[in-house]
Amino acid sequence: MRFWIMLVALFMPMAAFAHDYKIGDMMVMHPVAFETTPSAMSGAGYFTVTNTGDQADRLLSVEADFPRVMIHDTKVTDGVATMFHIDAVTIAPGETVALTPGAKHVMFMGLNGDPFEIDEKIPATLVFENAGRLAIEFNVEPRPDAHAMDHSNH
Ligand SMILES: [Cu+2]
Repeated sequence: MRFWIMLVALFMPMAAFAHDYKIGDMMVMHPVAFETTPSAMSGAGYFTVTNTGDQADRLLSVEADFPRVMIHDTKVTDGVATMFHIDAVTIAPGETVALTPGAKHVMFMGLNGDPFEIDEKIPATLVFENAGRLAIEFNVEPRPDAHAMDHSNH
């Protein structure tokens, strides 16, 4: 009995924070950003996008109230991860693309003394080539692993 109560307690926060969005054939699941250090100049955002249609679409940009918002990808060379700007994310028909730590992500740049804090909501607009503009909110959550890639001097 106690075991199940603990399980429910563990999973409830996830369920409470899960949030999905849809426009046209694009389904966007659980946009999340991780808390940053107080002096961080940038923060990263992640979500999963599924193309439920039969035509490819592209995420062209992400708009939010920061000096610069970019779409980044990550590559690892000789064990060193570096991030680079990409112009768009293509989502093939039926495909699910996950923006996750260590892979593609949204980079919010120029936080400038206003860090991401847990439970804060970051409003943003995803701009898809075909589906159009989708207003979403990134939930700021605790960093799952303090040793995960640090964006603070990025
Ligand atoms: Cu980045």
